[in-house]
Amino acid sequence: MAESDLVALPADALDDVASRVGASLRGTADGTGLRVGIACAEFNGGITLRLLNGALDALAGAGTDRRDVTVAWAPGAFELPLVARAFAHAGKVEAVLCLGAVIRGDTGHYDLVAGECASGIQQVQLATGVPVVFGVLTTETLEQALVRSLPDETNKGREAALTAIEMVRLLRSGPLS
Ligand code: INI
Repeated sequence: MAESDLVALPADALDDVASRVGASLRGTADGTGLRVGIACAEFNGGITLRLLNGALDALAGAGTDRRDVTVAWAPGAFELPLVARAFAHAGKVEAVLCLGAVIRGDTGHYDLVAGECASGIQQVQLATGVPVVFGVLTTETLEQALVRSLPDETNKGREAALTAIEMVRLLRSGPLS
């Protein structure tokens, strides 16, 4: 058995759990009617654009209207939490995606930029209740960043978009809303 099979949630697990509890909640992949803000870093823009394209394709595929998607460009990953906070406070979106790329080879302050970005994003979503998704690559090398932003199912921008939709739907379901 492959290692990935060992750590992945088995296909039948959700039904099994649901049959043994009063409620088992999971967000659907339905992006229709959702308004989404995307904070995208210009730093390492060749990579973040690939993430953005993955996110936009995923949103379109999930039924989100392109007119309900707003992109705001931030200088770098360090600024993403503040842009996300502005989106969340303005109250015009149901979810925010933060897209960035912090590459260790580029900087002596990799840990600061990546760490502050991650904790800032978490603070915003906990303080506002608006899902803010961490679509920020933190890699050792440019090559790793390129692999994680390929135009396929593994694109991390795509994953961020799908996570945003799932979180909005989850938080709106039954006992959580
Ligand atoms: N910003 C990034 O998004 N990625 C990086 O890899 C990076 N590096 O290498 O330094 C980076 N720095 C800029 C930072 O995000 C801020 O924009 C800057 O420090 C001004 O606040």
